[in-house]
Amino acid sequence: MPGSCIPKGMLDLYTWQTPNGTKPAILLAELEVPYELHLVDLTRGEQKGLDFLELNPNGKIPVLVDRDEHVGCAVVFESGAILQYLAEKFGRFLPHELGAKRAAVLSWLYWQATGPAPVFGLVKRFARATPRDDAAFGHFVAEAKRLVGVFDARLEDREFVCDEYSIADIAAYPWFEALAKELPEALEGTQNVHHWLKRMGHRPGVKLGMRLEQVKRAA
Ligand SMILES: N[C@@H](CCC(=O)N[C@@H](CS)C(=O)NCC(=O)O)C(=O)O
Repeated sequence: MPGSCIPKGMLDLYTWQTPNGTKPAILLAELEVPYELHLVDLTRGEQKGLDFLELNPNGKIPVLVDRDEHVGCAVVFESGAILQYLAEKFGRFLPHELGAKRAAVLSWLYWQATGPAPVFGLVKRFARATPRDDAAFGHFVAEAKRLVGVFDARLEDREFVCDEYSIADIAAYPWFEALAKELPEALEGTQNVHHWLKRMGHRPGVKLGMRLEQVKRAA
């Protein structure tokens, strides 16, 4: 690709196996929408190549290109923007009407993108850094625990983040799942988060998306 932009009635997802990278794959699996998967190998720095920078000048995955004849070629970067774009395009997992329900989903979507995503990412980075910077690590662990507490309180008496399963759940899942593996003690005593993680992890679409796989269709 990436320069050429020929509408072909198809979605292209440029991504890699990371928490931000799996979010759109989960949503596409939940929607049962086919797409072309393009792996951008972060270990080889492909996200900083000139071709890729044409799609996302910020040099990060994921990126979605919608080559639908009706929209021309829409290039969407930032995982939150991709989730919102797909939810709006297919009319699912985001309340359509302006009002309290839509506002809640978008609030929790952007909370995830600006809180848990960067903070949990930095917990992982500082946990693995050598030499270890204890002050920085301690700071991000404390902030991660605070965010987990906020999420746990939100999930009290709720099956999902908002009234119904939505892109707010999809955005949060890969990061909370990653934190649960990297630093399980950060989730200690947060039963609501544990139950939500289990519920999410059982969903077929979530399972497929986490492996960057698509729904298989009968031939
Ligand atoms: N805010 C962006 C963050 C994207 C991001 O950090 N992507 C990471 C993978 S999870 C990446 O591409 N890292 C490679 C790099 O920074 O060079 C989003 O939500 O899409």
